[in-house]
Amino acid sequence: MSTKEAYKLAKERYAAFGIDTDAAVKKTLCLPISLHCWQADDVAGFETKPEGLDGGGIMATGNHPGRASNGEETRADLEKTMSLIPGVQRVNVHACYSETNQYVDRDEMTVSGFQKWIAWAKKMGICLDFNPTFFAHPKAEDGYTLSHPDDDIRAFWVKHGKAARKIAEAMAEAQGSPCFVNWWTPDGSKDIPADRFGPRKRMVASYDEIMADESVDKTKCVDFIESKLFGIGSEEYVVSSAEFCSDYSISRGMGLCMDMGHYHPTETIHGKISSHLQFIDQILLHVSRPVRWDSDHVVIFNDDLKNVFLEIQRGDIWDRVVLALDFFDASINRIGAYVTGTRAARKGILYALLDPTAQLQAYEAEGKNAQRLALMEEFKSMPFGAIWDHLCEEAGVPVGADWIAEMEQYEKDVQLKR
Ligand code: RNT
Ligand code: ZN
Repeated sequence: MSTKEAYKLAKERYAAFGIDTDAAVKKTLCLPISLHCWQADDVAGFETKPEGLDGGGIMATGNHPGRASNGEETRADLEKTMSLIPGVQRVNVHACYSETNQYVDRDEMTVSGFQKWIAWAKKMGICLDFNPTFFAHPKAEDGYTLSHPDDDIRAFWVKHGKAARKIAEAMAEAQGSPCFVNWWTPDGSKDIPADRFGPRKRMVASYDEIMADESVDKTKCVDFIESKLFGIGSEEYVVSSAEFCSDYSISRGMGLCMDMGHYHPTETIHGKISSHLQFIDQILLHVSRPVRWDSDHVVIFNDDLKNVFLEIQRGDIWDRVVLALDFFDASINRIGAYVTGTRAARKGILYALLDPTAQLQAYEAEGKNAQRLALMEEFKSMPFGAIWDHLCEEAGVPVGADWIAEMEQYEKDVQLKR
């Protein structure tokens, strides 16, 4: 049966429940997903650094051949990736992906280091997002940045933060729409700290200083703060914990970033979204997949993912959630990782938009909870795959597993020759 015929039959099945599959497909394709540039090179970045000035990236495990090692290769990989994924995409750039001929330290960065990214985004017809980089730097090696006890080091990172907002504002101006900026710091301690209060107090002071720069237009540079439970080397104490970040964002009118991997190993995030959005305007989602810990595995179409998007659908809050990806696997072909993860996220959106929300909520209002549960369960075996295939065909990207051959070809022609 052709994709078209399968779609026709599936469409009728959904229509019987009052669901317009054409509208769901259209909306799914319009919602932007921000692709993280750091899957291409294992979060290494490519600042021009003097010899010996390194601090390593965030840990990506694996050494599959073909890693991108500069801007050209990263952008080429992103282009290949984007040709295999349906829907509107953005690209999320970290400050450590600046490209300059001479070394520019983090506190001196300007938009000039990102002109190649901006020009490329324009060519691709996409928008960019941005992140200050508070890691992979000698001044971050002892585990503290914006909450550092040393005034000079803290001032250095505050300056980096201010520079980052200006860069984001310039990106927004170049693309004629907002640039979403995510603030994540690794600050914390491996073992029981003697002082948890002091670093948090300094963290607040630093963020307040950075955000006080009123010359930056907040409609262009839109800021989110990301929490975390623990990291490697910060197992016992993380300054920007979940409570810290939600309290900060509520008290300062800033966005909150929720990374699906940043909670207790058995904790999921979907139930939290409707709480935060009573008090916070917008949430940035870092769609990720923890496996026993914050392992940043490639996103797959699993229950955690579906539940997050179902919450957005059932709360009718699509316009208040910004979608970005955050995973990195260096043990498999990196285009394969990108495409699998991003297609899964897009599938999650479509799956949620095909939910019989109105009927479920009507049952609930009438106290018909057996019917509610039954319908939720029956919908799990609706012909979703036929709608997804149709969506890919409409978007002009490979249907089903057809993209795997393209990944293999690219690996052979490009990645293995690096
Ligand atoms: C780290 C955070 C953060 C980073 C990126 C590279 O645990 O999730 O979002 O992954 O900024
Ligand atoms: Zn994240």
